[in-house]
This record gives sequence, C-alpha cells and structure tokens, in this order.
Amino acid sequence: MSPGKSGIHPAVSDRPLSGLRRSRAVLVTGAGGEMGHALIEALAAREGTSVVAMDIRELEPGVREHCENAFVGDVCDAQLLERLLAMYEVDEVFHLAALLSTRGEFAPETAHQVNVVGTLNLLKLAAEQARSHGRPVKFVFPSSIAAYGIPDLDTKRKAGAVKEDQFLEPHTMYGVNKLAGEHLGRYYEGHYRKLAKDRMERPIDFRSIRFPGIISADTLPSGGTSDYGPEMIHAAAQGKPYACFVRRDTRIPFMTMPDAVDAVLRLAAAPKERLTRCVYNVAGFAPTAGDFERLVLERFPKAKVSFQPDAGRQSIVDSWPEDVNDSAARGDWGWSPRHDLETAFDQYLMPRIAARYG
Ligand code: AKB
Repeated sequence: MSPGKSGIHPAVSDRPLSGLRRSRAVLVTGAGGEMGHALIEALAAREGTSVVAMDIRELEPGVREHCENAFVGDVCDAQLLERLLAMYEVDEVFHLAALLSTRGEFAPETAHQVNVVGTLNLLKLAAEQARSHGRPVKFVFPSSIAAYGIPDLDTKRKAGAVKEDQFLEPHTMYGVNKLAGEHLGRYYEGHYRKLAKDRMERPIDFRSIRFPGIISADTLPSGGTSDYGPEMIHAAAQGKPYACFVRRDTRIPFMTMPDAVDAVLRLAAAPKERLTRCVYNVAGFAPTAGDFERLVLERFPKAKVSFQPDAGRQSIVDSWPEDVNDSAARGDWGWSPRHDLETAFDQYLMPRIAARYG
C-alpha cells in the first residue's frame, strides 16, 4: 500500500458519534492484502469478534462481507485513525499494512512513511485506547525475515537456521522498517512515556512474528522479493511461462498462508506469561528456487520455467537467511506448521489452484 488520498467510507461518515457507546472491535490494517484476506476470514469465524478493516483501497466484496465496517484510507492519516478509534473500542490490532521489500527499494522514503510512521501512529493511538478503556491493547505485528541482513553467501550458508538475535543488519528499507517496528512495539509495551507522572504501565501487549516468504493458493503477492515462489506456481497452473528472477540455488524459508494465519492467531491467543520474547521466528520449509521448479514440473509437466536472475533482487534474497530457528515459538506458544514442501503442494496448493484456474 502507499499513501494517497484517503477518506472515511461514506457509509461510515454518516454515523453519529456523540452519545453513542463505542462497540468493541478488532482492527485489521492492510486488510485488502494477501494476509488480510486470509486473516479476516479466520477472525470473523472467531466467536464474538467484530472486525473493523482498513486499507488504502476498497475491499473486495468477499473480504468486506466479513467486516463490521471498512475504512478506506492510509495508516499515515492520523486524523482518520483518530476518527476510527472514536467510533470503536479497539482492544486488538493486527497491523498488516506495509510496503514490501522490492517496492520499498524503488521508493525508500515512502516505505519509511508507510512502514514506520504508520506503525508509530497506530501504536500511539492504541496506547491512547488502552488509557481510555483501562486495559492493554494487544498489537500483533507481522515482521519479516527481511529484518536479517547476512553480509555474504558464504556466511549465509555457514549460518544455516538463524536465531532471532543474529544478523540484525538489514539490507533493504523494508527490513530496516520492520526492525524499527519491532523496536517501537517493544518500547511502547515496556517503556512508553517513561518519565510521565500519569503514565500507564504496559499500555500495549506487543507480539510479533518474523515471517518467511508466504505462499497462498488464493492470491498472488506483489512488491516482495520472495514472490518468485508463488509466482512460479501460479504461472504454471495457468499455463504461462515463468522467468524466475533469482538463481536456481537460492534458498530462503517459506510457509503456506494457512500456516501463517495459524501462527498469527496462536501467538495472539497465547497467555502473556508464556511469552519469553516480543518477536518470534517461525519456519515452514526452506526450498531452493530449483526445488520449486522440480515440484512445479512434476505437477505441471508442460510448465515452462527459466532462470533470469536480476542482480538487485538476487542481492536482497542472498542477504536473507537460508532458514530460521523457531524453537522459541515452538516452546512458548506451541508453534508447529501443518505443511512441509510436499504437503504444501499436494494437500493445499494443488487442489485449490486447480479449482481456481480450472
Ligand atoms: C518480501 O518479499 O518483501 C516479503 C517478506 C519476505 O517479508 N514477502
């Protein structure tokens, strides 16, 4: 998403505010993105949850129907956020809005605005909400393996599965922004307005996951650098040739969208006293681009895949780890992915993609 003209949805602006008791809601930003689609469906199925969505564009009807309300606007628009929070008592925020790693390198300052200033706006308003209703607001923040920055390929190969505190020198603006978002969340949870006399202890309950590349059968990513995995699969299913923009031996971690949504919901539901950290790695599988090619050719024998590495995008994935160590997530909140690479193809991607493209 990018900043632009924003405004309140017409159906929303008509609603009188004064004298009304605010209704409780869960706020999802970036609701129209890939994870927004899948998460909103899952949240709407959760008992007693009213979802209020926000995105820079109008939501597709299939997503909109699961929401109590939908705001069209930008997370940098503090006035819009204030109006939203005047109408709803928000006790949980899933802040998904972000400009991803490839797009961010074309417009780094815009990426900073959306990814950092937008996050700061939401944290500040969430802290104000917490003060107004006297309970901490849960703030769930998807971070990324882009927060890591490994200096060279040799180090990447030797490092293997990295732990949360290693190699935190990201090479992309998006990675820098995600790391900043993690630190801002930690600050708002534990230290916000440290010297103020009327300070509330822990206004924010901040929880974050560093996601690998995510593969959805239902939507295609855009603007990311892990996009080659899902793009290759969706192109093959549609009978389109695909030129992969990284080398065949490129390895980074991936997971399926159902596993990613499961991780978000599990972490959000975990008892706070079980959490030993604010930010967790989660791993699914860690194939090379060549592994994707092999599986795609086995499942779609007529697929045409070529490799035409783009030096810039290659340098980005080369700075990301081959795999991540997710033992903290497994131990603290029972993380365990449903899909490995083979079952991702056979149980999730193939049946749904076949139904989608025919
Ligand atoms: C990207 O490629 O930028 C994202 C990510 C790995 O966070 N998919």
